[in-house]
Amino acid sequence: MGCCNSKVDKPSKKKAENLKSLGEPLKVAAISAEKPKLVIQKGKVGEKYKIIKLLGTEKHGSYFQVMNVKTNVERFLKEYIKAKTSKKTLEQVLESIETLYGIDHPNVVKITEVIESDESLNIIAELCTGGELTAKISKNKSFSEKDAAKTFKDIMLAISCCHANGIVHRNISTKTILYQNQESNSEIKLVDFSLSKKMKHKHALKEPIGSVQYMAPEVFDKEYNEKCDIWSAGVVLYIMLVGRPPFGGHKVNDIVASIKEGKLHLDKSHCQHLSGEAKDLLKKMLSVDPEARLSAQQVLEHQWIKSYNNDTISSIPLTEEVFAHLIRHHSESKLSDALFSFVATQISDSAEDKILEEQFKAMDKNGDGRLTLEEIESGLKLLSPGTNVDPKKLFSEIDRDHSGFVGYTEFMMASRNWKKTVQKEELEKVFQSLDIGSDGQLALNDFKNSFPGIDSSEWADFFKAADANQDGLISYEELKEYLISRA
Ligand SMILES: [Ca+2]
Ligand SMILES: [Ca+2]
Ligand SMILES: [Ca+2]
Repeated sequence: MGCCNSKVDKPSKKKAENLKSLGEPLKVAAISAEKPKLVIQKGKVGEKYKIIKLLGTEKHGSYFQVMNVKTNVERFLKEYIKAKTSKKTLEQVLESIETLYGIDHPNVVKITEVIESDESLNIIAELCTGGELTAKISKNKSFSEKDAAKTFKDIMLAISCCHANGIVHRNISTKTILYQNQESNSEIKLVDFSLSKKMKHKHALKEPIGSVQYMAPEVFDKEYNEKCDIWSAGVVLYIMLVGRPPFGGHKVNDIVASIKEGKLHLDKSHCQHLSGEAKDLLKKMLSVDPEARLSAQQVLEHQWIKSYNNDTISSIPLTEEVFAHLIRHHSESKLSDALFSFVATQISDSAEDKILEEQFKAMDKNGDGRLTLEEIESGLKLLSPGTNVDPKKLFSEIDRDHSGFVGYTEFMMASRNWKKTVQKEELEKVFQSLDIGSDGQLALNDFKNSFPGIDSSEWADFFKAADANQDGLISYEELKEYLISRA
């Protein structure tokens, strides 16, 4: 597969009209700073991704570590073979993907593409290589309270963001929390939304599902709400701190009885090392009465979490620089947003991302995964006290989809150091992945294929600005110049 041919400088015979003859190319997901919509691309996944490693096999199909053949970006791929999957299951899978699309948080795994062929449905997501929380616990036996509190806060931030969006995960366990990479300070990601559900009203959920050991008592009674996730997270916290589950038993029935009874035995010897604050939080998360159980935001405000996570905005490095970008950035059009979003999916700087992510979390005072005008305003006051930037104007520019909140992606898009990003060598890969037929020039249809839904007047403006030699095609140098001038 021709992934790395460097035809970038060769003259091109391509004309915008002749593209149709190249057949139906795979579409790149149209990612923009606006609220993402689920775009199912039609095509063969093997034309776009090659398999690096088989990670596992289930009854519906396998899951793999894969690599984009044009950009070399590695991803996670889960396949559902249609011959092995019922129509109902496929519908549920699509529903859960739709649900996950609505969540935009650094600790929630991101689906990047969905590709469907006659034979299979393929979900492509960001790749986590650090393994499950389960593996980390069995390796270390248990966590110190200090280490647990950092990881657990991120778990709760992910859950809090789901709940703020009306989404119940329903399968929180040490198996659905993954480390992004092998580094000791790796981020965690909440994954596997296959059982997740959008809540329409209180006590709306009826199906008794999940992993038994983590299931809340009311789930067995088939009437419950988002508080079931708090219970499961309480079980996760208990396992992290104690090294074994709180409610055990030899048979499933024994475990269920033990959960319904809800006795924690925090005075027993295996819990002796726990601080009073840790015990208090466990009790309040594992309260049999869901009404008395803490909410995700209340957990985040609990003294145990706070005492080990005392980061304030000012304790995070480089924040002023981030704010400077935030203030300077002004995207002029939907097309420009889409182009820069696409660049962001292909060129990432993990060190920069981490700083921006910490900045976002520090500004997100109530931990619901989105920034209000007040949260942006107080961050601005703290870091740029003398600034004459109007926070309302700044806010409305960053809030691209006019939702009244600045989401994580919106924040990242606005605060990234674009000048640095677009001058990186990887920009060539961005160009190649847009270049259908790999002839070294981008015609209007190359762009339209990757960025659907842009008005023709915007395309005309773009070509006027970017096509320096006016030959109707955009070369690599022209694209680069255009992006630099607008970064
Ligand atoms: Ca917030
Ligand atoms: Ca928004
Ligand atoms: Ca040109």
